[in-house]
Order: sequence, then C-alpha cells, then structure tokens
Amino acid sequence: MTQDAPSPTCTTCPYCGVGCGVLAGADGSIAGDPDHPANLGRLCSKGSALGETLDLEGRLLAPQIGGRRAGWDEALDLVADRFKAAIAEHGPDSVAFYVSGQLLTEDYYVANKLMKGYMGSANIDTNSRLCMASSVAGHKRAFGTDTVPGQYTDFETADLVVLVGSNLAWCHPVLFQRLQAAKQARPELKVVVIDPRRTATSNLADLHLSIRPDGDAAVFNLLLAEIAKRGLTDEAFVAQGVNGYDAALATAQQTETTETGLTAAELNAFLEMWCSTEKVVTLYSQGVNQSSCGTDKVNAILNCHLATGRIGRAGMGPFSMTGQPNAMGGREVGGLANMLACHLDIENADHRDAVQEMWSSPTMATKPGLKAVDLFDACADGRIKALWIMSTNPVVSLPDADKVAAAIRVVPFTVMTDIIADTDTGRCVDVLLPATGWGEKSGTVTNSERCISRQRKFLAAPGEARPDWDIIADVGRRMGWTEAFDYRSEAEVFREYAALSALGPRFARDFDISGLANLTDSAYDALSPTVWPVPAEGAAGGRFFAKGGFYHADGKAKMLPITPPAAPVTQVGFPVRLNTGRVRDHWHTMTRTGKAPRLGAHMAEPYLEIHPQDAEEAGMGDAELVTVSSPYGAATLRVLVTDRVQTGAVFVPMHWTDIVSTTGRINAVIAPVTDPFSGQPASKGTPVALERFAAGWYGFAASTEAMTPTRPYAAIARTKTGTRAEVAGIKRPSDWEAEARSVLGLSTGTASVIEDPARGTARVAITEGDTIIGLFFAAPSPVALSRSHAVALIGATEDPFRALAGIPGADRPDAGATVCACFDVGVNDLRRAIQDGANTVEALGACTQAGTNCGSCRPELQALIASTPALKLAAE
Ligand SMILES: Nc1nc2c(c(=O)[nH]1)N[C@H]1C(S)=C(S)[C@@H](COP(=O)(O)OP(=O)(O)OC[C@H]3O[C@@H](n4cnc5c(=O)[nH]c(N)nc54)[C@H](O)[C@@H]3O)O[C@H]1N2
Ligand SMILES: Nc1nc2c(c(=O)[nH]1)N[C@H]1C(S)=C(S)[C@@H](COP(=O)(O)OP(=O)(O)OC[C@H]3O[C@@H](n4cnc5c(=O)[nH]c(N)nc54)[C@H](O)[C@@H]3O)O[C@H]1N2
Ligand code: SF4
Ligand SMILES: [Mo]
Repeated sequence: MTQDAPSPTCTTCPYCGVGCGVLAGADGSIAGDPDHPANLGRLCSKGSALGETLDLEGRLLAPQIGGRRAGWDEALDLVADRFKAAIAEHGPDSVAFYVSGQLLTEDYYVANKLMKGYMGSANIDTNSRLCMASSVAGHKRAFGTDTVPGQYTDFETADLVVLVGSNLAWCHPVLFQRLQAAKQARPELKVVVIDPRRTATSNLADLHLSIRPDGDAAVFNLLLAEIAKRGLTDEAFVAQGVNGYDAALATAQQTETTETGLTAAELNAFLEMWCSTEKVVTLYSQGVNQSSCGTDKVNAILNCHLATGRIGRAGMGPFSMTGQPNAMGGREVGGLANMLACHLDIENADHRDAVQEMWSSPTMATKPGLKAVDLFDACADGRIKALWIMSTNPVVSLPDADKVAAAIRVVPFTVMTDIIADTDTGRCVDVLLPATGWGEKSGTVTNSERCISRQRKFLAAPGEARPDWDIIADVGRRMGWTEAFDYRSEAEVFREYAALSALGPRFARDFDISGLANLTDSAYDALSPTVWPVPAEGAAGGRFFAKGGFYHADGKAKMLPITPPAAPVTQVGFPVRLNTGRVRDHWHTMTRTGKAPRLGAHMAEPYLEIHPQDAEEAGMGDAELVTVSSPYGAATLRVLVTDRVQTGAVFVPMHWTDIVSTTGRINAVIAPVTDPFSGQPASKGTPVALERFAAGWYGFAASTEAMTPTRPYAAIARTKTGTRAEVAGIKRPSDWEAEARSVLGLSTGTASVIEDPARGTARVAITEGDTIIGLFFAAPSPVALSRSHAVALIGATEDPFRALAGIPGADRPDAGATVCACFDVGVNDLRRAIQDGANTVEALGACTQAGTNCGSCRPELQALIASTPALKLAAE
C-alpha cells in the first residue's frame, strides 16, 4: 500500500513584518502559501531558504550555568531565586527583561504579565525600541493610540506610493513585488522613493529624492504648506476631526527648500505628484524611525495625510512598515516599557487598575520602565541586579555596543534565552536557556497590516529546548505565582489575552480581539489569518479613521508643529556621516541566515559604501579595507566605491558579528543618541572618521572546516562544503603554508604551495588523497580571483596546482558573485546572457533561471541590464 505524503503545515515566515504564509513540509520543504493574504503564494530569498536554517548545528540544546550543562530545574530555580532576591533586597526596579519583536504574542504576553503585574516593575523593554518606537510615539501623538490605519491592498489600489526611508526591495521583498506587479499592470501608478541613498528600491521609482540626511521633516513641511497654498485642505475633515492645523501649518511655512537638500525642481516634482493625486500611500520605515528627530518625521508625514483627509480609505493613508515578524504583536501586548497590554497606558490609573483586576495580580508597575538604551546604562552603573534577555542579540544590535557588552557583565545575574549556543550576547551572560525555534514552536504573530497569523509547529523540539512562554511561566510559578502562570498551552495564553482586550473598547482604545476570547483549542489551531479589530460583536478587520474617530479624549486627531533640524548632526574630527541598514539575504545578527550557504553568497563580508570622490580624497581603492571610528568604537570593513551614496556619507550593513568577523560589528561605532520622544536610537547618522587600513597582505580562503575569524581582518561565511573567509593581516608571514593551515583550520592533509616572493603572492592547496579540502590565496593587494570557483573546488577531485591557478578553465566558466540565491546564478553568467541579447528580466530568467523563483533578485537583474550597455558607453 502506498501512503500519501503528509500534507504540509500552514505557518508564517519568521522574518520580516510582511508576514508571509508558508507551507512547511516535515522534510524541510518550503513553499509560499497561496491562500495567505499577505503573499498569495510568494516568498522572498530568505523565506525560500528557511529549510536550510533548520539543522541543529550550533543550536543551544540544554540549559547552561556558567558554561556548564545544567538541568532545567536547577537553572530555573536559580533564575527564580536570583530575581526574587534582587527584588527583596533592592526593590522591583532592580530587575529587568529585554525582549524582542521576534517573540510570539503568547511569549510576549506572559513576559509582560510577569514583569509588570507580578514582579511589579515596568523594566521590560524590547528591541522594537530600536525599530518601531518613533512610529508608536508619532501615532500616539497624532491619533491618541498606536494605530496603523491601512491595509496592503492600498499599495495596489493607490495612484501614488511614496516610500520614505525604506529599502522595500530588500527588506520587505514580497510587498515590493506586489507593488511592482501593480505598477506593471497599471503604469499610471507612480512610485517616489525618499532616501539619501540609491537602493534596489529606488530602481523602481519614477522619482528618487536623494534628500539631505534627516531632511524628511522639511520635505513634508513644505508639502503641508503647498497643500494649504493649493487649497487642498479637506476643510470638513479637519473641522470635524483634527486639532492643531493652524499651528502645524504656521510652523511648516517657515521651512526653506534648502533644508531638504533637494533642488527646487526635484522638490516641485514631488509636490506636484502628491498634490495632484488623491490616492496616495506614504510608507515609512527605518530611515524615518531611527533618527534623533524620528518621531517628528512621523508626525510631519501624518500631518499631510490628516490635512487632506487622505487616510483610512482604499488606496490612501500613511503606512508605518514594521520590521520584525511580531513587531506589531509586541506593541499590542505592551512589550514597550511605557505601555500596558492592549494599547492601554501605564500612566493611567484606571487602565492599570483594570488590567490588575483581570490579572488578579498582587502588584502593578505604576510608572514607565527604562527604555532600551537607558536600561543598559542602568546595567552599567549598577542599578540593575538581575537581567533576562530573550530572543535578541543586543551586543550586536544596540548602539555603543561594546559598552552594552561591558554593561551586561556588570549585572550580578544575567540570563539569556536563545536558540543558538554561541552568540555575541550569549558570551556575556551567566545562564543560557534553550528555546524552541521557528517550526518547533506554536503561537501567533501580527504583521504590518494588523493581520494575526498562526506560527505552527511541524518539527519536534530539539534536545531539551522549550517554548519561550513555557520557560517564562515556569519561572513565574517558581517565584510563587502558581495559579497566574499555570498555562498548559499557548491557546490558553491567547484566550486570556483576547479576553483582556475587551478593556480596549471599554477605555475607547482601538485594539480589541475579544471576539477570539472563546476559541477552542482546535479553533485556535485552525485560526486563519485575521485582521484586527475582532470585537465580540460586529464586523472584524478593515481600515481606521476614514470618518475620523480618533483616540484622543475628544475623538479628534492632532496635527503637530514640526521644526526640522537645522542641519544634519556633525562632530569636529568626525567629518563623515555613517548610515546603516540591511542587505537582501541576511537577517540581523545572522544567527539563522548565516547558516544558509546560498544566502551567504550574496554578500559574503561586511562592507562600506563610499562615494568615488570621497574614496579618492582618502586614498582608498575599491576592495581595500577601511577603519571607521567614532568616539565609541571602531570597525574595519571592505571598501565598496559607489555613487549610490552621497559625498560625505557612507553606508554599512548591520549584520556582521564577532562570531563571523573580527572587526565587522558596526554597532560598536554607533553613537547612543536617541529620539527625545521615543527613545529610539539614531542608528542612521553617527559622525565618524575614516582611515585606510594599512594591510600588508590580503587573503581569501575556502575550507571544509568551520573557520573562525582570527586575523586583524577576517569575515567567515558558510558554503555548501564548509566555510569561506576573507582575511587580511599587517605583517606578511614568513611561512605561508603555516599561515594557510592556521586560517583554514587544517593541520592534516598535503600542502601544495606556489609562492612568488618578488610579487608577494602565495597560493596554498591542501589535499587529502585526490580531494581538495582547503585553498588559500594571498597577495599584497586585494585578491582578484573567482571566489565562487574556488569554493566550488572544495571537496572536489582536482589537481591542486590546477586549482591554484584560480582562474577557471574553459570548461568551467566563472559564474561570479551570486545574484540569484535560489538558483545560484552569478553576475558574470548574467552579464554574458545580457550581452547575448537577454535584455529583459523575463528573458534573463528564461535563459538562466535567475529571478524565476522568489523574485528577490529581480531589482538587481533590472539594474544589471541597465548597467551593462552603460558600461560599454563609458568605455567608448
Ligand atoms: N533582508 C532583510 N530584511 C529585513 C531585515 C533584515 O535584517 N534583513 N530586518 C527587518 C527589520 S526588523 C526591519 S526594522 C526592516 C527595516 O527595513 P528598512 O527600513 O527598509 O531598512 P534599512 O536598510 O534599515 O533602512 C532603510 C533606508 O533608510 C535610509 N535612510 C537613512 N537615513 C535616512 C534619512 O535621513 N531619511 C530617509 N528618508 N532615509 C534614510 C537608508 O539609506 C536605507 O536605505 O527590515 C526588515 N526586513
Ligand atoms: N546600526 C544599526 N543597528 C540596528 C539597526 C540598524 O538599522 N542599524 N536596526 C535595529 C532594528 S530595526 C532591529 S529590529 C534590531 C534587531 O536586532 P536583534 O534583535 O538583536 O537581532 P536578531 O539577530 O534578530 O536577534 C534575535 C535573536 O533571537 C534568537 N532567536 C531566534 N528565534 C528565537 C526564539 O524562538 N526564541 C528565542 N528565545 N530566541 C530566538 C536568535 O538566535 C538571535 O540571537 O537591530 C537594531 N539595530
Ligand atoms: S517577504 Fe520574505 S522575509 Fe518577509 S515574511 Fe515574506 S518570505 Fe519572509
Ligand atoms: Mo527592526
């Protein structure tokens, strides 16, 4: 008898805030869920590669205390005792949780209840402070609550989509693809990108505004003034539902075009498009939020939508794009130190009392807790005696990151729950607790359009790992609160939370999912994607604010007078502005995407984008190394000369850690400057100095072994057969074979060496029998050779000297750096195909397969097609 293959599990992608539905097979097969409203079957490169990240290598599989393996009882008793002791001796504000928008709603809910209602402090903050806090603060100032009014379909039905500080093509690829498809179907749909930098996203734009850094508020102030000038104010909407119009306009009218960094023609083109199009969506992301004036930028944008009444109707409205899979859910359950669950306010005694009553809790935090940056300051100065970090890696992601590492070590007792054994933060803590990861745990997440989706389990828990909510609840019980934390399933947690949300309407708040409070276990299991609100009675989902109905006490919204910063922040001695962000195929601190060889192949090392003029002035050549420093710290990175960035500004990705690089952890350099309203770090604008790194030699290595970063410059990436490394040193070694073996992590095998002392080059191959197990290339200048070819030779049968030739033979053309991660298609193959006549993305796909699976590389394919003839012209 044949057995049917088990049907795949319907779940949700654990990466970005688009929140795509995934069909996951127990065999690790991954496909997009055609029935999920966020993605309708599509997945991007990261989502498609999820199967490659599920292996157990590197996983934390048992609790550890001080580096030794411990049992759960011992570890959790210790956590409970130490938190209890700290509270008894130093009061509730001596303890803290630092949590994450990657926790599931159920995890988040239990952590928040334990800290705010039982330990009695609001010292629970989340990495969403680094991500969404300015949007939250801006929403609350304007709407009275943290509401995202719109829906994804608005991008498709709009006539103008303005992307502000968003690299949607790389960071929210599936939503970008939806926008791109809509534009293709309806070319009258126009796209504007506002970003100082040219990106894969700006390739789609009809207009790219390369504004002065932090020039956003000035642009939207000028827009508000223009709206008034043209008589486009929606008088009725404003009269009925908006306060503050006159003051906001009067301040906006003070703004000068020069404050934007744009020419009058560029600015006018934008004003004309916005003013002449009713259906406008303005999407904003980290270029807006991560700024010392982030909250003001948000309100400058909201002002324009409020003045015109272009909000909450199909195809129009402001849209704050969330980053993490459950950034939105965290905001709903009160993950931020200044919020209570269900969008209630910690500073409102009625709200507090009502939540306390529902929780039957012995105590309740009465004032906001410490925000992330302040929280780690309090660790450093000894105020925090016990700290628990969950599902975030602050030694990589917080600003002034070296100080954060030191601060964690100051705290007398520290715990971290993670899925990975060795992380930058894990190296600083006393107790490590193993969590189940994506595929092994179950619960809910909320995406950018307020859609609640289920993450479902399709794999067994590895080792002794347990779900986060279960670990937190266990500690609650061990601290003596047995009944309050007696949860037996995530469904039970969810029901309690949904019931609590009935407080939303009682206090005239937007968040209400009380209609889900009575879900049976099986109904919870089967829950299909659901947009909130879900009231106990009446219709669910939809948009907010089309007819007003805001959440300030008088039911009105508020426009705010915004004064843009006079000039971008500068500092004597640090003349360059450091902007940071993301790359297409990595997720944050790489603990998961770093495992997938095809994702590592897109960008294999940390880099710094610098304008050709600046590079020339600093005497820096492409592919050399540069040390970037601020008063806080330094990092050394590969130079990438490009006019995508403005002069005086450089861009560095945030992903590299001490685990995979010696000097790539850029947040050591970032200043701990925060927005005054939201407390969100200004991660996009640190004044820095640049200095060419005086490398005596550069090297490339590929090995069957797991290499570790050990040289003055080193960056390691996973390959299908082991690892690859970019390295550099100061003093040229005298024994290249020994150097190669040390870098490659190979003490056995036969070495074949080709040295050219006159040119300072060396090439070493290590073989075992006929098999190449290691290759090492060194030169006094950046090593030019086909990386993809060298990597492909590891584990292959090949003559070592032929391998060392490094230049592929005629039978093996060099594919070049990976562009399409799904089918491993390199840039050289693509250029050849373009020269052979494949001059559309579709034609390229037909002959190379590139871009035909997840589609994440399509913007790059488009750019390659555009640049290939341009290169020829430049040579003429
Ligand atoms: N591939 C990938 N995707 C991700 C993530 C990831 O790690 N990798 N992380 C997810 C998370 S948590 C988040 S928060 C989102 C972030 O998504 P995005 O916000 O789209 O990503 P970033 O690259 O951080 O920053 C966006 C852009 O802001 C620009 N910018 C810098 N300064 C300014 C300014 O003053 N004004 C304007 N207008 N723009 C400016 C930068 O040049 C950059 O291109 O991505 C999510 N998606
Ligand atoms: N310079 C600069 N810095 C930035 C940013 C920037 O643009 N520039 N962006 C900021 C933003 S927007 C964000 S969101 C942050 C992100 O920064 P982080 O949150 O620090 O980054 P992640 O790598 O996502 O960390 C998640 C951790 O949780 C672990 N993990 C995964 N699944 C689970 C699970 O189910 N349970 C538990 N307990 N652990 C799990 C992972 O192994 C990893 O260690 O970085 C911020 N920092
Ligand atoms: S766009 Fe990509 S990373 Fe984001 S949820 Fe969808 S598949 Fe995951
Ligand atoms: Mo984020």
